[in-house]
Amino acid sequence: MTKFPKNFLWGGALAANQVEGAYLEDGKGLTVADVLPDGIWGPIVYPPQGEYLKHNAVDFYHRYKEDIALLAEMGFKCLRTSIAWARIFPNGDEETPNKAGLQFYDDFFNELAKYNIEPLITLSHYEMPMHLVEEYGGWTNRKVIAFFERFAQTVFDRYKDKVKYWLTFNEINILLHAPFIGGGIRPDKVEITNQLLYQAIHHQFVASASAVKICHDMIPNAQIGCMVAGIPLYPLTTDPNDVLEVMKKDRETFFFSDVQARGYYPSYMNRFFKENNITIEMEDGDEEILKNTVDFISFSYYMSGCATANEELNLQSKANILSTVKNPHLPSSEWGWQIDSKGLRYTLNTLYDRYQKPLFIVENGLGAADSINEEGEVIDDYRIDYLNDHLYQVREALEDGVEVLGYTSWGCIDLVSQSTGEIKKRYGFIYVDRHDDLTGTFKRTKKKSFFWYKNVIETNGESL
Ligand code: BGP
Repeated sequence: MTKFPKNFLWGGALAANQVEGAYLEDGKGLTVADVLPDGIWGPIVYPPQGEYLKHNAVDFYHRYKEDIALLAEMGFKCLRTSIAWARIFPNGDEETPNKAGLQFYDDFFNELAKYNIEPLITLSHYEMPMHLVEEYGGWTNRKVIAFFERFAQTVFDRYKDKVKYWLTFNEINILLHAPFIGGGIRPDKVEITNQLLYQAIHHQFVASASAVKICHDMIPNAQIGCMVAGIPLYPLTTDPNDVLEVMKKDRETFFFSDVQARGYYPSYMNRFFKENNITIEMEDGDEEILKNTVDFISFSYYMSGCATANEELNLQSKANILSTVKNPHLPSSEWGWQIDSKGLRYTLNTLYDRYQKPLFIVENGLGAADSINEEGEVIDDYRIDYLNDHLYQVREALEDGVEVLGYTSWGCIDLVSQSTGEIKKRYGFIYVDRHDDLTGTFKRTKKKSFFWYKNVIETNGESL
């Protein structure tokens, strides 16, 4: 069986808004992530009333040195996280960056460099400054493109000697389903229409392609990728209508990777736009900018789902990020996410066949309610099983001929969940003593999976 490549980037993934805390420290402005006490499906409470879990999160802002030392002990080659836009430009539209914010990430990258851990940096991981939401209507406003370009240019320039791998927007396809966290669009203030969403998406496409160009111009040896939430869909039955439903729903995701990897709008969108009365306003030069395609494609992978043309079943299935129908052949996590390791091999093959560009798995993992036993240990065998099965399928995909740059498992240190706003949904190899009632000492404890993953990395995947 094919081995993992020698330079495979083994590691883990975090996002500033889910780990850093210090939400108003050193000049940081409020972001969309700071005003969702109950996660992305809950109400927007702005300005915040009291303290939310994310405001201090797992205090990574003050404890990153201790955390990086633990990740290094596991043998991490790569750490994915994001730069909080509002630490650099607290309001998003000012001309001068916040020095303290820039300094924080300098120190952070220096710490990673001590251990030869390669940073993989997301420019925008659900962290739009709230000022851009309130003043401009988020990504519905074309002006935001220029603010994002300034942010991108600032951080590329500052960290060009420290960061080689970049991503533009986290799970860019989520804007369609969760417009506030994905696009800074307030569903409690404006009527959400397809016209509005697709125009906002167009602005993100232009901003993303522009960031790709700026990155290539400023950092010649850099690689910059797009990022989509990858949920493969299977037809619920052999009814051709179900198969066509898969095609339709798949395109809600492929649209995003197609534009960013191929550099133009796919022809199947013409019919969709026509039938839904959508007209995308493009300015001169937009089509030219979109031609700046990404160097690699990255994605998150947690689960698969089924699609059906049966309206009744569709109405019943409101689970998961994208509402998909349950697959009778698969088990589910405690949070109802269907576990399907083979779906990862399938996704890797599908994306590679479609684009022939290198792939990067930048999120994968099992959210579970871990607990510490009387001996002070966390015995998370269920997580080991989940990750082992998924990594085994990555190896199968390598054998299939797919080019994979690396694997960063999600939430390598426990963090605050995006969908629920809770911390009891844990993903980490490192347990953090922090609880939903805002208590806890922030103490870090190595889980059983910590030692398992250390061994996987040490043997470059031979132990799987
Ligand atoms: C992805 C997001 C992450 C992360 C993950 C797990 O959609 O990119 O930010 O949160 O999902 O989801 P959750 O936190 O809801 O368990």
